Amino acid sequence: MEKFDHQKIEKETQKYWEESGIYTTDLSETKKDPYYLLFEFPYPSGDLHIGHWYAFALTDIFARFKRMQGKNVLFPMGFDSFGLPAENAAIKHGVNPREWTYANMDRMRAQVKSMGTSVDWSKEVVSSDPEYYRWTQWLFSKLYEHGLAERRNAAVKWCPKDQTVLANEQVTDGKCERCGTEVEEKTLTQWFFTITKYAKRLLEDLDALPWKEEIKDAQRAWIGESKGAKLSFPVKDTEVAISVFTTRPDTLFGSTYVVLAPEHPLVGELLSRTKNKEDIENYVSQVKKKTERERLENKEKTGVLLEGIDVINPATKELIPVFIADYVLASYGTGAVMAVPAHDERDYVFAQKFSLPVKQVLVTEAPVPYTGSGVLQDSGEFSGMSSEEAKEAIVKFVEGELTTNYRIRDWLVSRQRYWGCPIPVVYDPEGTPHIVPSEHLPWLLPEDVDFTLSGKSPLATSKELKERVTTLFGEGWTPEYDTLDTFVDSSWYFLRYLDPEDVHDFSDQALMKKWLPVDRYSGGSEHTTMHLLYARFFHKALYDLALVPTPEPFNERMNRGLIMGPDGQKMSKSKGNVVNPDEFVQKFGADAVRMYLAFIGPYNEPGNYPWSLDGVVSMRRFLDRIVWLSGRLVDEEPDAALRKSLSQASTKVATDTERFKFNTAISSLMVLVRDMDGYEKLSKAAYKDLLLFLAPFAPHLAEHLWKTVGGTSSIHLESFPHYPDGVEETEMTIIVQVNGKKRGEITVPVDATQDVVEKGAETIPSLATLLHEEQVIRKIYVPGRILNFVINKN
Ligand code: ANZ
Repeated sequence: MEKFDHQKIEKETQKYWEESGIYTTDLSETKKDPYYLLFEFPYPSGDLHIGHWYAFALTDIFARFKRMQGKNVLFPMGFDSFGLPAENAAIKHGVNPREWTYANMDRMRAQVKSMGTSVDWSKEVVSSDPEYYRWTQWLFSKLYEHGLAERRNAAVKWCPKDQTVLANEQVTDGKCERCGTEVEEKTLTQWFFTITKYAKRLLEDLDALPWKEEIKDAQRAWIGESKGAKLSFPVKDTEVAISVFTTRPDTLFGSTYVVLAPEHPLVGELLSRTKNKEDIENYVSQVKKKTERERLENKEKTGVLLEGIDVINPATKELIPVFIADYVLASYGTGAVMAVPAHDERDYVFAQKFSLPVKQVLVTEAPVPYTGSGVLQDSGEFSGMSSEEAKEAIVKFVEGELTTNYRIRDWLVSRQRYWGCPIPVVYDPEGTPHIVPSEHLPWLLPEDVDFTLSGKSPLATSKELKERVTTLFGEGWTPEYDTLDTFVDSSWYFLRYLDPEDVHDFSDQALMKKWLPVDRYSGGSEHTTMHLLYARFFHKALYDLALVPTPEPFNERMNRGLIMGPDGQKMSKSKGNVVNPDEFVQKFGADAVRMYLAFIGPYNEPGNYPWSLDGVVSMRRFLDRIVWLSGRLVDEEPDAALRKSLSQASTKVATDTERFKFNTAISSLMVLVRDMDGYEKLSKAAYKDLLLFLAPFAPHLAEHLWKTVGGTSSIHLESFPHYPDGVEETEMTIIVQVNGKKRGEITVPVDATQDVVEKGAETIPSLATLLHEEQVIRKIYVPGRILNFVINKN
C-alpha cells in the first residue's frame, strides 16, 4: 500500500524537475502556440510569506494547465530588487544593501522551488544587476532624447530633523511620521516622465482590453478625464487676468468670487497690491506643511481674502473678490477656480464661512447648493437655455477656450535614495544635463557612500562617482545624484525575460514579435493603478520609438485577493498573526498547502480570505484519499457511469481553471474522487485521468503516483484529458438571458436546434410575459451554452 511521504516525494520530484530541465522554455520553437504567463516579480524582502505562495503557486497551477493543453508556456520569475527596505536595513543595522538583498534572493529562490513551481529560472531577471539596469538606463536615455523625460522643479516634503525627503505616506498631520518634527516643503529639481502626454491614449486604449471593468474603471478614475473650459477673469487696474478651469461654464453668471491655490504664481505677483500681506504669507506657509491628501480631505474650509484685489466676472462685468484657499490645488487645471456657491458644494461651504453672496443661476426647487444641471436663470441673454446648450454659448461669449483636463500628473521618477538605478545623467560646468553615452553604461551605482542621512542624496557622498565623472567628462562636470523610482525598473522587466542575457540590446525584436503582448498578467489589486499604468505608458512610449512591436504590454490582467491571518485581520508582525508557510509545508506538504490556497476562494476575484489550519488538514485528507485509491487499481476500462464522471470533471476542471476559478475546479475533482470511492476495483485508466486532472494542483504527488501507474516520463509533459464526444450526453443546459442578464435555464436535447432552444426559452414563465410585451431586436445563440434576447428597453 502506497504511503504519502510528502517530504520524500517533494525532494525526489523537485530534484527530478531541476535535473531534467522540463520547465525550460524554448522561446524559438515553432510547433506549439506561445503562451506568456506573467506574475509580478517580487521585492526580495526576505522570507516568503503565505501571500507570496498565493501569488506564485496559484499562478503556477495555470502555467502547468496551459502546458498540458499543448501551449509553449513561458513562465518566468525575477526580482524587483531595488528599493527602500534594503537601504533602511543599511541605515538601521549597518548591513550592505547589496549583500542584504542578494542573500534574501537566495533564500527566496529556494522557497519558491519548495512550492513546486514550474518557473523557468533560465530567464531570471534581477533589476539591481548592472546587466539589467544598464538597459533601464539606456531606455531612460531614449525617453530623454524624445522629450519624454524632463527636468523640472518640484516641491517635496522635507523633514529638517531626519534631513530627508519624505513620501506623502510618511507625513501625518503635517509632521514627520518617524520623529514628529514639523515637515517643511522644499523645492528640488527632479526628473519626470511626461505620462500626461499619453493620458488620452492610456484612456482610450483601455476600451479594447479584455480586462474586468472594475480594473479599467480604476485606471479611468486615476487618469481622470474632465471636459471643461478655461475662462479668464481680468484683475482690475492691472494687465493680468486669472485663468480658471471649470466644468460648469453654464454657471458663470453665478460666480461671486474667485479662489487661487496658495502656491499660484499670481499670489506673489499681487502681494504688493494687497492690504493684508502678512496674513497671506502666514497662510501660505501653514499650507505648505499639509500633504495634498490632507488638503483634499480637509473638513474645515480655510482661506484668506486678498484685500484690495478685485477681478471682473467676464459675463456680468461685476467686480468680485479673490481668495486663496487650500481646497484649490496648484497642480490641477489652472490652479484657480471661479467659485459658484449656489451650485458647488465646496464653494457653498466656503461662502457660508466667509459670508459671501450666493447667486442661483439655475431654475430649481432644490435646496442650495444644487449641483445638477437644468435651465438657466438670471444669466442675461442665456436665461432659459439648458445647461448643455449654455456651456458652449457662454464660453464663446466670454472668449474662453474649451479644454480637456486630466487628473493624472507627470510621473516623478527621481528618488533621493541610494539603492536604486542611477539616473544616467551628468552636468557640465554650466549645469546643463547630458545623457551618459551608452558606451559608459551600465552607469554603476557607487559603493563608497554614506547612508547616515546627511541631507543630500547618498550618491553625493561618493568620491568614486565624482572622480569617475571628472575623468570621463572633465573638470567641473558633476554627476546626477538621484536614482530612479523602482516603478521604472518594473515597467519593462517582462521584455527582458525574453532575452535576459543579451548584451547588445534590451530584448530581442523577433522574440518580442512572437511573444508580446503578455497573454495573461496575474497580480495584486494594489497594482491596478500605479504599476499597471506606468508599465502601459512606458510600453506605449517604446512603441512610438519603434522599440517594441505592440501598443499594449498585457492582454489579460487578473487581480487576485489577499490571504488574511487566521483572525481575519490583515497579516502583520505587530498583530502576531503572520502565517509562516514553511511550517505547514513541513507538516502537510506543499501540495496540500497549494490546494488549500486554491480552494480558499475564486482566484479571479479580489477578496479577503482568512487562513485556516482546518482547511489545510482537510486538503491533506483529500490527497491521502487519492493515494489510498491507488491500492484498488485493476487493468480495466471505466464503465459508462465512471466515464461520465470523468467527462464532467474534465470539462469542469478545464473551464474553471481557464478562468482562474481554481476553487470550483477542485470541487469537481472532489466529486470525481467521491464517485471513484464507490468502486472496489477501480479502472487504472480512469485513475490515470484523475492524476492528470490533479497534476497542475498537486504537482509533486501527481508526478509520484504517475510513476507508480506506469508513467515513464513526467506527468507534466502529458496532455490534459479531453472527452471530445464525451460519454453520450443526452441533454444540455442552456442559460437564457435578456440583454445579457441571466433570466433562467432550460434543459434541451443535445441535438436541439436554435429554434427548439428558443421555443424552450419561451416557456420560462417570467420570460413569456417579457418577450410578448417587449420588442425583441435580436437573438444571440451561443450553441450549447447561452441564448440571449436583446430587447428594446423603452
Ligand atoms: C465652477 C463650478 C461651478 C465648478 C459648479 C463646479 C460646479 P473635475 O470634474 O474634478 O475636473 N476646480 C478646478 N480646478 C481646481 C483646482 N485646481 N482645485 C480644486 N478645484 C478645482 O472638477 C472641476 C471643477 O473643480 C471645476 O469646475 C472647478 O469648480 C473645480 F457649479 O468651476 B467648477
